[in-house]
Amino acid sequence: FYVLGIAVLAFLLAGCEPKEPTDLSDHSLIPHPAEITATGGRFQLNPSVTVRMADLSLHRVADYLIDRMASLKVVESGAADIALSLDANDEQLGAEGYQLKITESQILISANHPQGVFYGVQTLLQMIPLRQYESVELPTGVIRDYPRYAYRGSMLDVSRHFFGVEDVKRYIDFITTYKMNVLHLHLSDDQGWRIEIKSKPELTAIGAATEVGGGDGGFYTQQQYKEIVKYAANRFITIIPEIDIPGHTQAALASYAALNCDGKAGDLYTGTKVGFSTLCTDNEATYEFVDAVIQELATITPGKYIHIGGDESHATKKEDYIYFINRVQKIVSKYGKTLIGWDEVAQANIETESIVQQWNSAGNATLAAEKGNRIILSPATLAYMDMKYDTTSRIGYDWAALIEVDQAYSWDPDTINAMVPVELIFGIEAPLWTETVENMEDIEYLVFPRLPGYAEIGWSAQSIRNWETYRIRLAGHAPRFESEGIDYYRSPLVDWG
Ligand code: TNX
Repeated sequence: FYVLGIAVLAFLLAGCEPKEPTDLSDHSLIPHPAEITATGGRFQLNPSVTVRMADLSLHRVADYLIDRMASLKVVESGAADIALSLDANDEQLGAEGYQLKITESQILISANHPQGVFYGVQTLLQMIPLRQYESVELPTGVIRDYPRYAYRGSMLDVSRHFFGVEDVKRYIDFITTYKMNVLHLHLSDDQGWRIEIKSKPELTAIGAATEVGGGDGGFYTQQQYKEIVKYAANRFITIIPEIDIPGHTQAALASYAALNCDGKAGDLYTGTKVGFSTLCTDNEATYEFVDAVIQELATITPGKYIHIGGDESHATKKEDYIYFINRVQKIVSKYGKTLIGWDEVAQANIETESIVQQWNSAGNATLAAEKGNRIILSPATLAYMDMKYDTTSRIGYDWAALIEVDQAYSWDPDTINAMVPVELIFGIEAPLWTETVENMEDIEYLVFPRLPGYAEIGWSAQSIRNWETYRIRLAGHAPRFESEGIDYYRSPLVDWG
């Protein structure tokens, strides 16, 4: 009776304090892995963790892990607590999948490619409680995991409000945790030109000087841009630079008179209207300009994509728009890059390899599919992180929809367009437009907690996704948001505890 009493007491006490899961499948992993097999044992991670990499090409991944786990030591050979290897021998894992095996004596992460090992590391880091890398106990078992879509991205608009290199790196850290592999930077718009182009110095001398609301603006030097590209590459993230043309170009029109049909430089713009500006599609100077910009951008961008915008060119006649995009397509190809454009570009004669980003028009996506173009899904009504959560949101827009955390999560990219074959769906991207977003706190408020959901849509099979279980896992990430100092929106739909 006495023993039973103590057992009951112990049970009650244990119930009072938060406990790490004892079963591998109980972890709040986001995105949810493809397969989890729990084996019921325990692995003790000791204070001086050792890691062994079986292949030199894994040094980037090992460096990242060392950086994250301060107490880590790399050993060349022999036994180690964490072993990273490229001998998965499992074709289904592809280039990005991995296997994470936790036994009672070791953690083994194996993949076909370093990127897969990196994602295995992300999963492991989500299992270790909050930066307490000392004396951690982990449940044993095996996770086999790989993504649903090849393209899993987010976009940051650095034109409407400018965000410096440190902010962009923090944004990269956000998407890294959730296994996204693309950061699309919206580098030009009416309110500001944000990338140094050495042969067109006025773009930044004049066009970068302001932003929405009249603040100081700013731009990245090519050196800073390269630093961002490198930081992203170390996390297996491709930077996709966007120069938005022929509309959304007031900053460029204010910088170079020759881009205007009347030959006069326009004024800088700090408002929030869209669709009023256009490069003059009849001027040869326009094509010389686009060529110079894309040439430099292609040189500093190792990724294969250049995004040319192409949206909302309401001030360009349709025939001029098509003529313009057709010429720009040739310029992008000439510099060895693949074109991406917002869905309107599907109206032009773009190449089959080009990629169309659906934000607004299913009709344009259908046109694209007929030409065989792959499609990135960013439907404004579901994926725009600049939309308010509800009517009380302190910032954000509502022109497309109010997007609560459950709506942001509960859609299937494959069924958005009945006319688009699923093989053409390249993936998804969640954009953050920044007309109402002025600083990092604002970014965090709109991005968290929707971003992890978009990452899961991109990574996890539809059959294993479900809001009711997701909302519990999402709540499990709140202590992580807090420890990273992320100012997230405490949606009433999630029981944050
Ligand atoms: C539409 S989406 C735009 C952007 C705005 C956004 C605001 C798209 C391709 N164009 O220029 O920033 O709405 O929600």
